[in-house]
Amino acid sequence: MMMKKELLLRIKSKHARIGIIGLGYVGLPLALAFAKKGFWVTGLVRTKHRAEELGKGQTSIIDPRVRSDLQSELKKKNFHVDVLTSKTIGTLDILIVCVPTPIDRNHKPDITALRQVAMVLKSCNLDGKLIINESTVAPGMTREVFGKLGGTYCLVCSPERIDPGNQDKTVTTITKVVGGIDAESGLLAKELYGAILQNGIVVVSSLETAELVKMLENTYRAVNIALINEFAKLCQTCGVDVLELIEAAKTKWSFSPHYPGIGVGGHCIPVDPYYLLEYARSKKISMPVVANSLRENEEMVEFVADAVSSVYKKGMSILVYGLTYKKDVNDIRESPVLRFCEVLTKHGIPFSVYDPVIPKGELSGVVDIFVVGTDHKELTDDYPKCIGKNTMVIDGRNFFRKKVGKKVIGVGRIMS
Ligand code: SAJ
Repeated sequence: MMMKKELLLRIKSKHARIGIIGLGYVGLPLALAFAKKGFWVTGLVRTKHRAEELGKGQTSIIDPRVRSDLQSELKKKNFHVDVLTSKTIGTLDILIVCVPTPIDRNHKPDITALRQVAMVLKSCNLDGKLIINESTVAPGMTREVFGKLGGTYCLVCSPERIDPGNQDKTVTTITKVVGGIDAESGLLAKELYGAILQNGIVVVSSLETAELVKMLENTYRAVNIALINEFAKLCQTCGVDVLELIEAAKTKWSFSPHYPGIGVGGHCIPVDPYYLLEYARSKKISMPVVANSLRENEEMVEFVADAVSSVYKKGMSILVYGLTYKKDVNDIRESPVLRFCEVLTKHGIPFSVYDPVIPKGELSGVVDIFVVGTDHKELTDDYPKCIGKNTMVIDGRNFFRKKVGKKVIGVGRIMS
């Protein structure tokens, strides 16, 4: 009890020394937010090379505020980057784990990175520290991986809620959920996050509850996207414009809009529900709505590829515009557009690609078929360079609001 009381005082006085393990799109903004509030923050990464790169202000994150914060915080004495070793974490009071938790090619959870962190933590004296897992996991994984590392320490799960590219919902403006291995752990985390969050913290009763909250919020999104994707297929056959349908349905207070498209990408929405399914399977519970929704979303690439096949004639020029998983981000992880390109190749349909954000490829003038894979903001200025009066447009993100070219075939809408 004494140690927790002492740590609480150090948090309140901002003397607690914080280590953020993993400085990607989750860890780096979090580290900078604590540093800006005056905490002593050490960013911890796997390799010396990565530490040196970040120490020079180099990051693949394109958010301009993160990039400028990194530059300014590095200049101060209270933020620096180091390699994750038992030595570099020895003097730290709080360790926040923000490493990737992907799925493998068989859609099985891959928590290798988490286990590697646990191995390092196990080699130090954890007495009196607070360990927080922000990485997305299925219920029970935080306890299993970080619950028995030796020593007397506090343990919390607080799933990350970063929305890459979202200028409004940043690490300091979101509400965070925290769940502790015991009540004191949860209260310590509430005090800690309270130092940087403007919109409050929800303390839930256990690690597992916090883990399942993240599973629910992202699975909810995946299932609702799958539902509107199914409606889009129906609209395409009955001549209803799916966007008109959604706009009208939005007038109902209990309808939360989601939008159809070429597919669901990123490291969250198409990934987290597979952690849930694996957990449910271990409890001998089937979740057919979740499983079918994931399949429905994955099959949208075939739906859009069929639209290309329906207008393609040998020798036609095709441009696929945008490769990333969503607009205005430079992330291609789980991008449906990459799978869409594989399907075109499998169908023997040649094409070129262009993405202004990655960047990749070039605009080569007017084409016969123009495919919207990702509706980056640059598309507004770019499309007139590629779409002529005879161009067939396959609009994988329902970007166009009026007909362009010869015909627009969207996802649940056709403008001819
Ligand atoms: N998508 C659709 N239709 C939609 C919404 C999204 O097809 O109506 C597609 C996007 O194009 C993308 C994928 O789904 O390929 C994921 O889109 P997203 O907006 O959910 O973006 P993410 O993956 O960056 O989701 C993040 C997530 N944040 C965390 O997991 C911490 C997610 O929980 C948030 O709900 C989401 O941001 C958000 O709300 O914007």
